Amino acid sequence: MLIRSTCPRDCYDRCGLLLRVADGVVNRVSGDPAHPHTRGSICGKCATAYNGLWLDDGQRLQTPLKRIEPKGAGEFAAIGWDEALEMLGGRLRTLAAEGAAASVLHAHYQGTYSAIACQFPNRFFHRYGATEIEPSTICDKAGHVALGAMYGSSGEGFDPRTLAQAKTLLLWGVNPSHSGPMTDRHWVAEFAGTTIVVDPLKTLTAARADLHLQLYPGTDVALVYGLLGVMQREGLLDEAFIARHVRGWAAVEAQLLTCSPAQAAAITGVPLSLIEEAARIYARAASLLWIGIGLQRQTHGGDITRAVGLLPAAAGQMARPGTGFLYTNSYEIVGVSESRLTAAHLAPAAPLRISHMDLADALEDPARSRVLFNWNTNLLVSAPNQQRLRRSLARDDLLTVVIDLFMTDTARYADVVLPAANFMEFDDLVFSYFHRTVSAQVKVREPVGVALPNQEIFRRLAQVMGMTDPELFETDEALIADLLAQARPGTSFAELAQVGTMFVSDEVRPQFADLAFATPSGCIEIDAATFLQAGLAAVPAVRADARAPDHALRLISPSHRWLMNSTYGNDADVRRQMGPDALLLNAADAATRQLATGDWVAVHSAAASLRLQVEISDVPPSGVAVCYKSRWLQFDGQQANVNVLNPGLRGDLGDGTAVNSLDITLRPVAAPMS
Ligand SMILES: Nc1nc2c(c(=O)[nH]1)N[C@H]1C(S)=C(S)[C@@H](COP(=O)(O)OP(=O)(O)OC[C@H]3O[C@@H](n4cnc5c(=O)[nH]c(N)nc54)[C@H](O)[C@@H]3O)O[C@H]1N2
Ligand SMILES: Nc1nc2c(c(=O)[nH]1)N[C@H]1C(S)=C(S)[C@@H](COP(=O)(O)OP(=O)(O)OC[C@H]3O[C@@H](n4cnc5c(=O)[nH]c(N)nc54)[C@H](O)[C@@H]3O)O[C@H]1N2
Ligand SMILES: [Mo]
Repeated sequence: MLIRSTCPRDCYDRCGLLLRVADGVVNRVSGDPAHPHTRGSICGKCATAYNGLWLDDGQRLQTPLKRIEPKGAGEFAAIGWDEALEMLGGRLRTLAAEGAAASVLHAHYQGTYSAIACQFPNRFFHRYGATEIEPSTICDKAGHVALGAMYGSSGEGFDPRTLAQAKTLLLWGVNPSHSGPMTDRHWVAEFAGTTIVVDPLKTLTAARADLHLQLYPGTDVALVYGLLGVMQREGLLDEAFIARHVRGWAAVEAQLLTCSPAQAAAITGVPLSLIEEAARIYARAASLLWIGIGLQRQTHGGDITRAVGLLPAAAGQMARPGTGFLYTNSYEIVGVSESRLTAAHLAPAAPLRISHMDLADALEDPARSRVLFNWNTNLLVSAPNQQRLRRSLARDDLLTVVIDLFMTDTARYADVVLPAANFMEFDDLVFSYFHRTVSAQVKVREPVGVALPNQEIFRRLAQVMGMTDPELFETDEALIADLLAQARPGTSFAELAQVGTMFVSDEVRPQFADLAFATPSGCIEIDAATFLQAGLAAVPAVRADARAPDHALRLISPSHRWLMNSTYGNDADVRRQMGPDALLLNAADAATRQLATGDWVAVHSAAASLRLQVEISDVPPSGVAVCYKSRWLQFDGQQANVNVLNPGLRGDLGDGTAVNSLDITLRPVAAPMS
């Protein structure tokens, strides 16, 4: 029997799946030809892992586990749900009675993006009054703050269906060839117009584009001023739009006097002729701008996003078919209230949140951290300050709870491990942060062992704790019905499951169609109060000094083609495809250091060092190195990955990560003994 479902990974694609099931056992996962975007294909990593690791129940966590000494050794004994939940409930009750609920930290993200499993547990933590490690600080926070302040919303992007009306697609700091491979294949590569990519790396998407503006990382503000300078000189600015809808433009014009297109070329390393060509192409005909997430993981990532956000306003690429920008499309854009889904009203008046950049500090202070929940995330692999986190996770007085499908590097440090059900084992809805769709995730088998969906784990914990708020016990059926009523009134889950994916509306409205911006002035605010309060200037600032010191390289650690963050890193076939943990170097940088492919180097940062194998590659330009993110720690022989190098570099807005601003130096070392 073939059953339609949807891939809930944290990715732009949201592929339609067909699950082949016999006698309650899934034996094949493939793409659904009926899906409107992905049309029967799925990416290599999902095709491999969903048909390997994910069909092998023996690899899954099947029962709750309790640690046997010592922490980190990965030795556990099976316990029942009652024992596990009583123990946790007891500790949580005691802390609440002591007034120390805030010392319960919870880290979570989008290990599964299906709406209920991803969001419902927040209801419990809101009600309890725990401290949230703010998920987006590790990912996309600065960009949200920047675009939110400027446009009044960072979560209302263009509708991708409007590509049909666009003549130009400008991809700025986004690499869908890795981060959304089916979107890359079916949306970007099939586009008949002109594609321009702005990326320091020669990604597959960049290599295929009509123009690739290969700037030095972090110099994007200068590039934007260069483009605007060309537009100004050639009469391509939309003066009427600017006068009517943009606040703070005069200061931009002043900047253009200090950063000419020629100066922009010198700062960014992009030839002047390419800057001129890109400006003309972007400004002259309907153009879409896709703003990436990797882009803003820079020390000045907020200012960079703010600068890139100037382009559609300056060129009047707005409110018409085939124009606008996209950062992410939020729940709200498809009519769904995220705060209702997370029952935000249950939280204390001033909910407690800290940045991932401050997590190591919090975990080193026992008064601030008595309990740590890690669910839908894999902290030790993905977060900065890896060494400090590892030391803190070994603390005897910290109770660590990990909820996952697999025994991850983080789970090995847990006191209590709880087994989660995967997407084949319960019904849910999956929205997209790119397309304006809603999709069905359909249960096709019973959970492995006694695993439970995230939401059910927290219903049971709420019950053990004696909580009574009805929001904490809402059933999956009621939640699905409520979400569907918000997104697609009149559609039942059964109807949705029949087709897999539906657009929430047939109408394709241009982004900001009514030109009403939800800012204090109603205009696009270049000089929004948020920026000034954060210490930024009235306009994005050009950093002429953005290069790494002479002997150093700038390290970028972007999405790995074979991993989904760290997910799939424990699949044997995926590991074979990935090969060794590599440092990609441009041939010129390798030559000056007398390094060849296959050599080993110790990579040093301000925080630590890591051994990597050199791979000479034309992906990075000279001065830049690449180490793809999120490999599991336990397979590469040094219990560390690229995040050991990151001392928690912080960007300029929202306490977000600046992991792509790391400077590194290299020292040749002998090959490790195998
Ligand atoms: N160096 C570097 N580091 C980075 C980045 C970078 O660019 N460079 N990028 C950052 C970004 S953008 C992000 S978003 C983070 C992501 O980092 P994480 O949030 O850690 O994402 P994953 O590594 O995929 O971990 C998700 C975990 O959820 C588990 N999981 C899957 N489904 C379920 C479920 O239904 N229930 C439960 N309980 N668990 C489930 C998976 O098995 C996996 O262990 O990494 C960040 N780390
Ligand atoms: N295969 C796979 N897919 C994924 C993920 C994964 O781990 N693996 N992660 C998922 C997640 S959590 C996220 S948030 C998205 C992220 O999606 P993307 O934003 O596409 O992801 P990244 O690969 O982090 O970065 C994209 C590009 O930003 C560029 N970049 C870095 N610094 C700069 C800069 O200063 N200027 C400019 N112009 N460009 C810069 C990098 O060179 C990189 O090519 O992908 C999702 N999809
Ligand atoms: Mo992310």
